[in-house]
Amino acid sequence: MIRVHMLQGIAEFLNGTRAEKDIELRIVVEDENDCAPVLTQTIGAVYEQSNPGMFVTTVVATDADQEGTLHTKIAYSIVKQHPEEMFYINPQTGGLYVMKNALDREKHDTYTLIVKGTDMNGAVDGKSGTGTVTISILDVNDNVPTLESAYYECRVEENVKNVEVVRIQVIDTDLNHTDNWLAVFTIVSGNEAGYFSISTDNKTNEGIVILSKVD
Ligand SMILES: [Ca+2]
Ligand SMILES: [Ca+2]
Ligand SMILES: [Ca+2]
Ligand SMILES: [Ca+2]
Repeated sequence: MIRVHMLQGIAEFLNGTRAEKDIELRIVVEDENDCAPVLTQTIGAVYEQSNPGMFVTTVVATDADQEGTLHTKIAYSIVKQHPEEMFYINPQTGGLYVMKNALDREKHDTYTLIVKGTDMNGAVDGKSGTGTVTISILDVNDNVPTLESAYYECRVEENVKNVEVVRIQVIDTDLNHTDNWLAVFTIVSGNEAGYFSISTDNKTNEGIVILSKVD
């Protein structure tokens, strides 16, 4: 903290009249490193499967001591990563980056880091503050849809049109209710006569087979 004291010097004669103009004395107390860095809450987001070196977010610390001195020169480090080590920090800038190409949203969709800022450029006698970084892992379409069952058998009544014949459940572990998750069904063969149509129930990701035409 920088302290500035304003003093007024008054020179008076014994009878109380001013001998000189008042003198303004400005005394600056030399900065002492008595303030620890304060880290703000940080949030970030990055896509799963991102390459090492991909920028995520920047950690920012403030320090109330004198600017431009070692008392406010912060060095950043990561204290803890949960659930696993996936990121590194640039000690000088506070920039957080992906460490290895192993982020998988289907495994862990959030990481919580404890980061530390130490003044005196990280020296052992520096003062430290810690903060939390929350990183969301964004979805990439890296899972193929699979059918719950490989074989369905169903019967339809003759001459009844526009009835639901069967629902085919699809499993896709990408982010639910996004395009990465929703399946598009097509009938590959067996429908040469065009009796059946298929559409997707976008709430359940089921393919609905409909008998849409009768002879
Ligand atoms: Ca400081
Ligand atoms: Ca994945
Ligand atoms: Ca998918
Ligand atoms: Ca995914």
